[in-house]
Order: sequence, then structure tokens, then C-alpha cells
Amino acid sequence: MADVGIIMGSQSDWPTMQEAARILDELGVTYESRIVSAHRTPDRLWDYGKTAAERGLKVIIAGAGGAAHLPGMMASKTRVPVVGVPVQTRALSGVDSLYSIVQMPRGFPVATMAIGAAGAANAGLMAAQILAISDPDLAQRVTDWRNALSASIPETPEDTD
Ligand code: RP5
Repeated sequence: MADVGIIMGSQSDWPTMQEAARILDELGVTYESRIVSAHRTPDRLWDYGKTAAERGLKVIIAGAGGAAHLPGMMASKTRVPVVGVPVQTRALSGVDSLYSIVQMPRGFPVATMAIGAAGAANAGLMAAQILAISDPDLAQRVTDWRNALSASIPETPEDTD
């Protein structure tokens, strides 16, 4: 059974949401990926949310674009923590997605990330950090990952021209 569920509203979201999957791969976290649309497959959304906790999912990463109701609706259906990723859109650059996800009413939180690929990668890291609370080996891998990123940042900028 996977620890993390990565869900998205459309196949077109996968290039963005793959950034989360890559991070989870790097950190050795198990996940499943599914297309679950709030508007096009509402029954699938309901079934996924209804069974998420009993299936052993510990974190759900939900990405959608435009009228991005998937993360919020999933949060309304399960107590499994939902991390929301606003997918960048052509019409409104993902600000529509962000606003659709971030303004949840009191009582049903969605941990909302940045728009686009960086947000998806951070969603993977956020999920790993949540799981690391009760998994010392994963905690060490997260710490190593963060240290490697820090070490890769040069102290001085290089000329580009
Ligand atoms: C949303 O509509 C999806 O999350 C996607 O970001 C957006 C566009 O979907 P497609 O028309 O590309 O399937 O439901």
C-alpha cells in the first residue's frame, strides 16, 4: 500500500505533478498516481476520499488547474491531510487555480503550495516531511536531501555573458 496519493484533475496536469512524484522517488516514499476530476469524475473523487484513510494513505497531494476544486473537495471527504498544488493555466497563469485552492473555509484545510512545478516539488517534500515525523530513516534521507541542495548553491555568482 502506498503512503502518498498523488491525484490530479487531468492527464494534462501530470507533467507538473510528476515533479512531486520525482521527489518522492528520490526520497524512497511509496505513492500511487490517479486522475480524479472534481467535475468530470465526481463519483471517483468521492470513492477515493471515502476509502483513502482505510487504504492506508497518509498524505494526499492534489493538483488541479482553473476551477481547481479537487483539493478542497478531497479535503471535505477525508481526514487524510491534503496538500494542494495550483497547476499553471494558460488563460490566467494559475492565479485562478491558486485562488480556487487556497481560500478554504474554516474546518477543512488544504496546505496550499506555490503555482506550478515548484509547488508540485514542494508538495512532494511536504508529504515526505510529514511522514518523516514517525519514520527516522526517512527523516535522515530528508535531512541529507536538504543538505545536498544547500551544498549545491555556490557562494558567488558566475558571469553569464
Ligand atoms: C482541470 O482543468 C484540470 O486540473 C486541468 O488543470 C484543467 C484543464 O484540463 P484539460 O482540459 O487539459 O483536461 O480540471
